[in-house]
Amino acid sequence: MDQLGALETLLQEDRVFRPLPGLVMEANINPQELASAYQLAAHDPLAFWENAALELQWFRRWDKVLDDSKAPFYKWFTNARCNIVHNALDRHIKTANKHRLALIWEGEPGDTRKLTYFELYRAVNKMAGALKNLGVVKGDRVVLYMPPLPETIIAMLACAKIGAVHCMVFAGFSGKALKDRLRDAGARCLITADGFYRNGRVVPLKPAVDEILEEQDAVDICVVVRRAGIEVEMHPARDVWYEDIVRHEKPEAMTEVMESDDPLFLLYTSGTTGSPRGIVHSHGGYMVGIHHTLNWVFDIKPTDIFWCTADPGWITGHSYVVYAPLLAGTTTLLYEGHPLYPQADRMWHITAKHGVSILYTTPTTIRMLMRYGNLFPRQHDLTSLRMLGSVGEPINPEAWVWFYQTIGRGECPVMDTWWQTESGQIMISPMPVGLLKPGSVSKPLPGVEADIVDRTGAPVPRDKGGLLVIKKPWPGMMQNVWNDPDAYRAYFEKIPGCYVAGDVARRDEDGYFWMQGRADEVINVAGHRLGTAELESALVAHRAVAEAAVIGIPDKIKGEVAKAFVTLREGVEESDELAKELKEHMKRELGPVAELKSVKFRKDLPKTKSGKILRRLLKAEELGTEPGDISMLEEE
Ligand code: 6R9
Repeated sequence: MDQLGALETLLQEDRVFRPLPGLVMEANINPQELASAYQLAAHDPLAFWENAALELQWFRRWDKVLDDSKAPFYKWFTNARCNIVHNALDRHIKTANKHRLALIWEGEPGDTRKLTYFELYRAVNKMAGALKNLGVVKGDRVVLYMPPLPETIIAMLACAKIGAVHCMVFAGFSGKALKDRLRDAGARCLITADGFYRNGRVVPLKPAVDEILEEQDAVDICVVVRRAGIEVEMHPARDVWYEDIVRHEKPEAMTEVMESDDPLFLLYTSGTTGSPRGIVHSHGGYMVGIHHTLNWVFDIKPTDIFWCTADPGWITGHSYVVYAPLLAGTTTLLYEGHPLYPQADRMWHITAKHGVSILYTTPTTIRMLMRYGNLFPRQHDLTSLRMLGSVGEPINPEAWVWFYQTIGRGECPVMDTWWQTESGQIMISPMPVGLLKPGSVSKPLPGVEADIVDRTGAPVPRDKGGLLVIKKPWPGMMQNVWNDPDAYRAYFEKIPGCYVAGDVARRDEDGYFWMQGRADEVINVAGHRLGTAELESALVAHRAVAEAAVIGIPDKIKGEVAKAFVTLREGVEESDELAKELKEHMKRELGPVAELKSVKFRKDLPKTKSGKILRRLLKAEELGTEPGDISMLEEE
């Protein structure tokens, strides 16, 4: 946010939805418990988080819940020993969870694999043994360049089990992005696949790996999972097939005893701005943060089939596809392919087929599916669903209501969860027993102290937007930025004593938070400071519009003017009349400050590979400037 002063609020969304009584009665955390949790957390947050930690098993208890003597390098659960895999797998084998399904995997062509906790445990142990045999030791970084396969999860857990640090690189990234991350992580071992299925095609992976491995000599082990069955070259001194290395391994392996703050993984941020940073998360604090939030926010039960549609290569995948559902002893679902393959009902087909009870996805996906209308969802039995979730971007109220009504039958609450790679865990979100306002992320969870302030750190008035900050440490928080402690420190230096998230938000009269977009994308029209989210929400509320991105363009008189890029719903034709109508619609909805200088129709909007709109790229295109790092751009 480069200008002082608060953002203006244009959008008034007054719809409110209440949870159904049945859901409230059965909720893990009922309204009374929630009220006392808020009280305890406000008064003694460390006691609150300590309670959350006590729900998991530790090899040694902590001396202190939080050591803040070297702030902002906070250490959670000091001197405690644990391993996230002990809690995610080992302990379940001794309980009734042993033969429960841990993972349902569906490949894009329709092939399915199901693994019980016992089967997953054995597969992870074999891979852990195999990695050790290859010389991987505690503290080594292992880069995973993997599509969404069962072996991806197996490899992540196997690394964690032996104390190695996994570093996932999304399989849709180019070889160049992989190369930069391999170098930054200082990895010796790479795990990849021959290829995978996406949008009806086989996407080869191994050839890209070969190319970059030739140019370096740090990586001397490359494990290849056979998925696509395509012919690949195997470098005899370096490459091994996954199936060959695990075949003769024992299905039992030692779980390494880790310090609470030992690194579990590095993950390079999806960041829509700047260059990627390796965010470091630890075993102890991270495990507590994600276990607690899955339980509270998604009301998770062992009988749930939990489908978070994120790729395991993103933080959402790490936290809520892989680790948290397994910590909870529930069933997680992983789908390999494209949501529109072979047609726009794939997600509804999977939901009905496997009886998905909780569906957690992104606004981009919801808007994309909405574009195809209600016919597809109506062709499937979606009654197994009991909760819905959204993450990754502000969800506009229209998409929220469609998701709630058409997919959730008006019965499944939508948890719009705000969090980041850096936060590790959900931070601001509704709870199943609370009131829902479409488009609002509701309130900070108990134990999370969030505020909205101006650039000096002073609180902004209600209903004005400002910078979102977190005022107290939380257990799932990143521990560092790999090789770059200054970059870590920078998050805490903009406003003394606060973690600055880089987003702008406002709070309404009821204390509900409304995310307004990234701080560096705020538009300033004649002194009116506007977040991108409200302008885009208003556009998407028009029946012709599927998606919208708004950017600010320099203007001699007004400082900046707003320009909109719009994709249309199926069957709608672009025309000058429609562009005019959209401009009128904006003025009607939001008032004269929301005047659009121009509207440009596009077939697609540029997005990151995790589905976030890349406004920076639109702006660069418009102004003819350099777009900066575009390795995260989705090309489909
Ligand atoms: C989990 C994840 C983080 C950024 C974040 C914000 C945006 C995420 C949101 C949301 C509005 C939500 N974001 N959830 N904006 N409402 N519910 O997405 O992590 O990839 O690191 O992105 O995503 O801008 O700062 P990450």
